[in-house]
Amino acid sequence: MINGQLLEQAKEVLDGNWTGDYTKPAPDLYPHQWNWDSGFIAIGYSHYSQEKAQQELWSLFRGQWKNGMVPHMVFNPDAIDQYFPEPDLWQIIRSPHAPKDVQTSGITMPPVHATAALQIYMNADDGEKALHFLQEIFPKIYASHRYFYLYRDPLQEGLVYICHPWESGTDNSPTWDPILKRINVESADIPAYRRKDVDTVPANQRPSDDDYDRYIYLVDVFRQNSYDEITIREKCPFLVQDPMFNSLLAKANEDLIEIAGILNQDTKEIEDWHDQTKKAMNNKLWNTGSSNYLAYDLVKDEPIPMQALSGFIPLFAGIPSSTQAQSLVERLNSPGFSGPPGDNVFMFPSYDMQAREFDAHNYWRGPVWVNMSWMLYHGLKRYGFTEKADALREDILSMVNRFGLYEYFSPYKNLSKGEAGGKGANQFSWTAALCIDMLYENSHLAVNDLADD
Ligand code: 9WN
Repeated sequence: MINGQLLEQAKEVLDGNWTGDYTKPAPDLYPHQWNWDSGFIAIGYSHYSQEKAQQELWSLFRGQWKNGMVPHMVFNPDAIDQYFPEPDLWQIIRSPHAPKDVQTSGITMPPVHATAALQIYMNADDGEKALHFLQEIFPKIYASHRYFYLYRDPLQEGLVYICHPWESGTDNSPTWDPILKRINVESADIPAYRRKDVDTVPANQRPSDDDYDRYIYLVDVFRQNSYDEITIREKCPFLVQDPMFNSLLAKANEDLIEIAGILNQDTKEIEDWHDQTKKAMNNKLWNTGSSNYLAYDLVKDEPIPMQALSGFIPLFAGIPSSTQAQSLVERLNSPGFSGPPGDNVFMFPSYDMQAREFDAHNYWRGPVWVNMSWMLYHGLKRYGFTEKADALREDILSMVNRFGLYEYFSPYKNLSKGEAGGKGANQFSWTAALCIDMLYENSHLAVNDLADD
């Protein structure tokens, strides 16, 4: 009964986190709406509640800025005192582009909304309604892609940069350590603040205070410069071309082209972006030595040699050649991402287990995240690694079934006595939504599996 029960539990988590307008990523820790969470969540809903799936994206796009940027957070005015940072820190009113009637953050996140919108359309029973939804949302998503190519690609090479670790979605990945270490933050330089995340989650599973000081320092740079993109580019010490962010943009371009085709719209500009990004990923971010894609530090003008799982996400977007894909999979199968020989580790830890920086319990420094595994599942299938993909799916579903619908998980299958496998927040929405997607996607399997594991 495992899969049937899991499906029901996952739907309950989404129901519990649904506010009527959008879905909280988790009940206590994350009361507002987050950008890429919404995309994953909408994909989950698309299988059984088109209405919620569509509403999820509408709620997010209410916060879209006039320059096209979709903010990384849209605040719920009724929950302001429950999360730090509050809108007061962002002060988005300083930007002429910010919306006047919706409170948002002032940065963005990996763009998964074309991918979500296409899934919503594909999974709809009522084709006419879904077509109407696509027609309405298409220009908004298009504008958000244009924002990236206009403002975040200064070298016009098809690679966009992020200017804050929160934009990556992988906030305290060791990839950002070398850059954050270069930022010398005296406490007097940054606004006073109090973290609330560590009230609900143990501090050793969350970013450090030093990280938070730097997160706040960067927000201060943005607001002091009125969110002006050109000034930020000159002054910001954190400008990174991240392989996962650019892969998700490439995947979203691919899906936006398909949406444009459905709507009989011109695809030329999106196709040009798409070609350029794919080529630039392979020319600039591919690293033969480590058999994966590396982030690139635009301030120092050099690759960042850190070994995060983000460097494998290009598989999801069809970016690697088949030879590169083979090398990526070999690296994924190696001890750094699969542990010592034997079936000891869930697929896949978010950071190289053999690296000094690896930490099995801490957030983006080692734990397994269901969204990363879901992207790799699709990436592996895309390149014909079907057996590996199916094994990954089973691995992740059994992990969630064993530990619960947590935010992230210890990669180790054999835990020390008394240790919990689930980490961070419980009842985490994208874990639920993407399990739902994996259960429905193989529905010929899932329906039989529903009754029998
Ligand atoms: C800051 C909501 C978000 C995710 C991110 C994850 C975490 C926020 C935080 O939670 O970030 O944006 O407070 O730590 O890193 O990927 O979107 O689930």
